[in-house]
Amino acid sequence: MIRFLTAGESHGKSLMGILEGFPAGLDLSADDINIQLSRRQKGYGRGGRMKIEKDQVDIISGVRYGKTTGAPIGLIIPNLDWENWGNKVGVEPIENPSEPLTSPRPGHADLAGVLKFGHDDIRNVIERASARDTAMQVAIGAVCRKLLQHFGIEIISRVVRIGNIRSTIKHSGFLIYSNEMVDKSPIRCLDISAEKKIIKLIDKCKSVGDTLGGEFEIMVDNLPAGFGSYVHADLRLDGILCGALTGIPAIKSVEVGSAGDTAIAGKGSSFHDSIFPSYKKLFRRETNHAGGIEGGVSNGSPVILYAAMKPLASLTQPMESIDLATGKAIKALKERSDVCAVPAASIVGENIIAIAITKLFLQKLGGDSLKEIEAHYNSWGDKWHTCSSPE
Ligand code: EPS
Repeated sequence: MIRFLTAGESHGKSLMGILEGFPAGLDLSADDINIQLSRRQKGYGRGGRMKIEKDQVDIISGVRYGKTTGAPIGLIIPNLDWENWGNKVGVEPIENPSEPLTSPRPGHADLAGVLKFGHDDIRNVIERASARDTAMQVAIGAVCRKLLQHFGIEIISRVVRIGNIRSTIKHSGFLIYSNEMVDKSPIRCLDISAEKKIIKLIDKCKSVGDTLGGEFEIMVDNLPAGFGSYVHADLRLDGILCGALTGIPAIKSVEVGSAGDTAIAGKGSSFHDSIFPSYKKLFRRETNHAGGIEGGVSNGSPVILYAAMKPLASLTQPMESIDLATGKAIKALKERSDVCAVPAASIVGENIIAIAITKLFLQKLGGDSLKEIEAHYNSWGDKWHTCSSPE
């Protein structure tokens, strides 16, 4: 069973993470992780911070001569911006601390965070509530993803909407694109005409100090049937994956397959995916409205999820707030921020899903070493346990 922890403040010295329970014998290099870190840093609409950071991981334990050893994998990602923040986030007491921040941003963790911990300076909340932590989550996810790739399981994503502009390329239910294709777009959107409109929209929002949200699609391809369960609510695959995605900052809703579009309005006969005989495998599906999950269990078709992200809460034209020190009306505090981080969130989503699927994979087929897991995998099920395309 794997478990992980992260620690670190947005402008502290570095982010750290520990992944425990990961099997021995898998090839793993810093590059495998850095590729994902670099993908997360891209995307049109990000603020000045991404020009400062060049996220690179330092693997400090759990890997020897390029292979995992079974020991906890310790990771560090330095925050290059730390040099510029010095006394604002210092560990030791200082004579002249920075002025406390007391006017919470609506929609951020500022208000709820000071109420929870009893802080009189919102800085104590902002630093850990920051989406900066997703860099380490992606690093942990990148390690997990390496194991899934060994068994042919791929996780792919794209942005389908920013603000009110949607990609016109609907999901087909089966894999029609690759991350390499999507990564070429600064928005991670397959629809070039939507991409142009989105870039204009982001520029317009930036010019008036506002922010944008959006939606991304995640596909898990080649996931065998049989992960998750219908026997208890907390074992259902859809619940586990939706919960994992809503753990990403600003993600407010998740849909499975076509559920959001057609399920509510349509009839069962047009929503559910008929099952046909196949020459190559036991069965085939021609559609995948279910998004690869039936009865809380993976069914062999690609898993398809949609995650919706609210507009970011750090506005450079701040909203109304109060000064917590005086109770008087005041504008919310201003922090440097992004206008839109949906493309970055899609990469976070891929890697968070990699962690969730790896947990399930190891629960079902686990072992202490890759060899042991391969033996379990090879003795389980048959070729028909995936059905990723109509034939
Ligand atoms: C964030 C605010 C911005 C983002 C940051 C998340 O940081 P800063 O306040 O330093 O400009 O750039 O995202 C990252 C640092 C990152 O690595 O993704 C926030 O308030 O959540």
